[in-house]
Amino acid sequence: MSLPNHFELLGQSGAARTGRLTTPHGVVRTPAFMPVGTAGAMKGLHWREVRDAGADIVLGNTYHLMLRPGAERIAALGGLQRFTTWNGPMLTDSGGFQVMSLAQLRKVTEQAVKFRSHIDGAAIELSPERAIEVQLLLGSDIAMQLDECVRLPAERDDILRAMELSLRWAERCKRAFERAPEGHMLFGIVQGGDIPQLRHASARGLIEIGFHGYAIGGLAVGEPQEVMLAMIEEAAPILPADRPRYLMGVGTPEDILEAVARGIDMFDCVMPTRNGRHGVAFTRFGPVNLRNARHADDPRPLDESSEWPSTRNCSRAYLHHLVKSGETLGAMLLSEINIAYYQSLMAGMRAAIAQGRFAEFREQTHADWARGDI
Ligand code: PRF
Repeated sequence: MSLPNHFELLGQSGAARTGRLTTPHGVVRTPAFMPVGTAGAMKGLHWREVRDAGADIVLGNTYHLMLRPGAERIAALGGLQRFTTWNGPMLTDSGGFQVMSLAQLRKVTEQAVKFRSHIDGAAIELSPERAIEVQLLLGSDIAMQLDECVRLPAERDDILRAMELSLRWAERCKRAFERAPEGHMLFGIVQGGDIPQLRHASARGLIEIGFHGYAIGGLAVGEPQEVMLAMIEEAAPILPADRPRYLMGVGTPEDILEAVARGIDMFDCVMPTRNGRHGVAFTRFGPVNLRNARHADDPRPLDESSEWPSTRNCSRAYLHHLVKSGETLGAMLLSEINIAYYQSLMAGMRAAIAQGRFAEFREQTHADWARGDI
């Protein structure tokens, strides 16, 4: 049975696409970058800055929120949007991936992922049904299926087993999602590691089940960039052209540009906020490490041509001083500057695709990065 489609393709330039995804909390312009607000907060930024920077949608994490403050509590408080004051669209990851990277004593069975909370050691079971229940309690606009992501490099047998388990979990998630309110969406997740046939089998299996959109998971987990791009080239053309495609947990600005060139519509990554907290700014001319002593006497801003006030106004000397002194404001400014850069990159891509000049945009962007920060 085919599900209602809330995605509208507005333009294409090569394989790159631009469109709009309509959620219960508003419209998402694609290609979209979703800043990560893991535990109900964007680290280092106000929600209004996230919005002002041009983000239409943010990501929250089932794993963190179910452990603290708890999904039932958030539901009683009116849902995640009311709770956080972010009133726009929100996608939630299903928890499996975070269990693998954060929880202790984890065990994957056919039934569920079992683990101990990284907060207080409590024994928790996350089944596909519970992952959907939690995401519905949160009021997420876009829920993700529970999946198992294998780090690379890995043996074929392990990749195959996780991919097949993820398909069975996809089916259970679909069934559990039947009671979701109108307009909410569920995305399936393609797994299959670095093996083309397994990527094809995973994509075909998910399409047969039928989802509102399709994610590509299990990438940016230890493989070289060329392998990641090759796997996108294997999976994306199989996925239904009229549904949104989301590359999970990616990536650098270059990863994103190259994935859009291969037909991806949505992204999320902690990189802009995490690197910001570590003193790195993403700019039109590539990354700049503000810890470096070369900035100490430099009165220039990071990029005087930027539309974002902090990028255009704050001197490198001041940012260097804040970072070196461990001032909270340094982390805040760089997180804001980085989210604004990512959003301006997405806006540039959307405009270029709409005008049929994505190839020129891609070339110019690579040229700017290659020039470097001088
Ligand atoms: N699965 C889920 N979330 C994810 C991933 C995945 O494979 C990745 C891999 N890059 C990031 N986040 N559910």
